[in-house]
Amino acid sequence: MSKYLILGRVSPPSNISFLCFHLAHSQCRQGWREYESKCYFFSTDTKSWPEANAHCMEQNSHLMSIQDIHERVRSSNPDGTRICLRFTFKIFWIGLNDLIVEGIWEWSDGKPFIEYLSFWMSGQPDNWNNTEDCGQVVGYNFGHWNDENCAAKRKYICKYINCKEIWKLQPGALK
Ligand SMILES: [Ca+2]
Ligand SMILES: [Ca+2]
Repeated sequence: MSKYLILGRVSPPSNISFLCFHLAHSQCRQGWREYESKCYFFSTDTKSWPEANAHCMEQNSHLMSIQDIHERVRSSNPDGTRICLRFTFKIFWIGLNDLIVEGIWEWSDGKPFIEYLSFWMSGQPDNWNNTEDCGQVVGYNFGHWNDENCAAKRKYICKYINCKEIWKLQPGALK
C-alpha cells in the first residue's frame, strides 16, 4: 500500500512530477531508528566512504549530516541515548568530506556545513599525509570528528528525513 497521498503534478518547467504527503503515523523502515522526524541506520558492516555513500543512496538516504545540536549531542553521547545504542567506542563514516576543495568541509547530502556545530577532535582535521578527505565520528572520543582516508573500511550512519511533518517532493516518482 502506498504511503503517500498523491496531490497532483507540478507545472512545468519544474522537473518535480508530484507532491506527496505522508498520511499515516510515520515510522522508519525496519532496522532504522527514528529521532525527531529523521531515520537513522547504523551499519554493522564496514565499507569505504564512497561505498557507504553509494549504499545509503541506494536506500534513498544519505550518509548522516549533522544539522543541529541535537544530532551532534546524540551522535556524541555514548550513554545509551536512543539513536546511539550501538555507537559507543566505534567509528562511523558520516557525510562529512572535503573531496571537492581541500579544507572546505561539506555534507554529502548537500545540507549546509554549520561551522559552530563543528566537533573536531583535538588536532583534527589534519589531512594526514595529504590523504584524508572523509569525515567520521569517533565513538571512543565522545563522537568527535576525524578526517581519514576515504578508502578505510568503517561502519557508517545513513539518514533520511521522515515524511511525517513535511511536504515532500519526489522527483520523477510517477515515471
Ligand atoms: Ca582533506
Ligand atoms: Ca585525521
